[in-house]
Amino acid sequence: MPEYFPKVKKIKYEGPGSKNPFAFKHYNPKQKVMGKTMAEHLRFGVAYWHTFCGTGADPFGLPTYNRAYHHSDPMREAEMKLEAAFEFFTKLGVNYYCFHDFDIAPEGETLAESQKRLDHIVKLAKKLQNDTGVKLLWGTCNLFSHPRFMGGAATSPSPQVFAYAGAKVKKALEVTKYLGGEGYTFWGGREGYECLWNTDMGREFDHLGRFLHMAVDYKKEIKFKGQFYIEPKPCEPTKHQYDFDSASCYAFLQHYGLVDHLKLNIEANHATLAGHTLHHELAFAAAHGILGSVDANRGDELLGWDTDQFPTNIYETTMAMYLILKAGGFTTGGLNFDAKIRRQSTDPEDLFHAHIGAMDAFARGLKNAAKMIKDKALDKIVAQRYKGWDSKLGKDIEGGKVGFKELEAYTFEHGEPEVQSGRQEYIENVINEYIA
Ligand code: XUL
Ligand code: CO
Repeated sequence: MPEYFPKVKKIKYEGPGSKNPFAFKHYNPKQKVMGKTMAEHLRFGVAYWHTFCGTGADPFGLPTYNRAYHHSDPMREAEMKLEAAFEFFTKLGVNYYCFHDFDIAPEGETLAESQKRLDHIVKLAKKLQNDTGVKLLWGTCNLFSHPRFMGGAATSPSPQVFAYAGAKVKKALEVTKYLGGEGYTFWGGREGYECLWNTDMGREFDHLGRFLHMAVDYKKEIKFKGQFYIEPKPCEPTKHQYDFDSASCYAFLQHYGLVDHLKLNIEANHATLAGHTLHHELAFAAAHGILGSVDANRGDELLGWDTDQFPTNIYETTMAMYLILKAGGFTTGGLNFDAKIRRQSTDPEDLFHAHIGAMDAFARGLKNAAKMIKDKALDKIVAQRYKGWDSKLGKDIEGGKVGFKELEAYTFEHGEPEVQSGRQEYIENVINEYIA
């Protein structure tokens, strides 16, 4: 097999003092933190679509990257790309990857031809997985690039498009199962609208609910044991997407009786597009028992779109890891770098710098968060803030023992509530002491 990244050797942990750009300064896969290794906690994944299919093209400009696996025959390119991908995973030392069906194999003229191509590449992927020990974190299906999906897939006005989408997801589920995938993600792509005047919103929601039930049924039928995720995103490519944020996904899952079958795959840049933070989205998911996996990236504070940059902000990785650890850590999910290098980062080695930096940023977040938990840095402050709920009044309200009449009688007797400070600035100072 040719070497596609000849300038890079296996990336090792060299510790914080290292000046080697191709070494980890913080991510030490075997180092134990709160009883588990860093690798077990962080479960890093590489996103095939950005890292191996990204070209550097943007809406204004042509591709800028040259890669050793580019080839005039699309199937030969797919084979070489896969070999390059596994060389990359192994050199980087990540245990997982994620892909859409036609990231790894080019779509053919017909569904049958596409499936044949996919089968060929997936066999090769299985061999490379076995040779390297790299696993599939989750599989997914591209229901947004082809022109047939311009009006959505499950929410398309055409039942023929719905059928095509069902056929694609069926195959993607089979392939994910064949590769031992630990999960499967549904990202809406174009499940939303551009113009409300031509959209029957209620009907589109019902169709999306029906589609996901079909997926749940087929999952049972083929005995695929992986976890299903739905990935919220408020807009882009459509003006409004139905899986807007964690809260709207939760309402949707509940309404259609799907809440026991899907958890959330939360993406940092989608959170900010929705006017939230990653912290908010994780907190909502954790509070409702649907925190599944994370697409780790970041937006640009000054740009309003999904720039999908690699995460570098230690404050954010600390907050994220704090919530993830508090929620019990990842089980089937992980940190998938749904992120792309910039258009001018044209060298193949830039892919290594991007992932090394992001892995170190999350390793630092993990260590900081574990220290906060060990020191119980916030526990007392939060417990103090809610201590009233341990009183008789609090317990009676939470236990459903009192109603408005009792609350009125209590208030007549006790008058104005006690005032207590939220101590936000103090808490922010405490947290800053942990950002290392
Ligand atoms: C798009 C996005 C997708 C999903 C998988 O913004 O995040 O790549 O993660 O379809
Ligand atoms: Co994503």
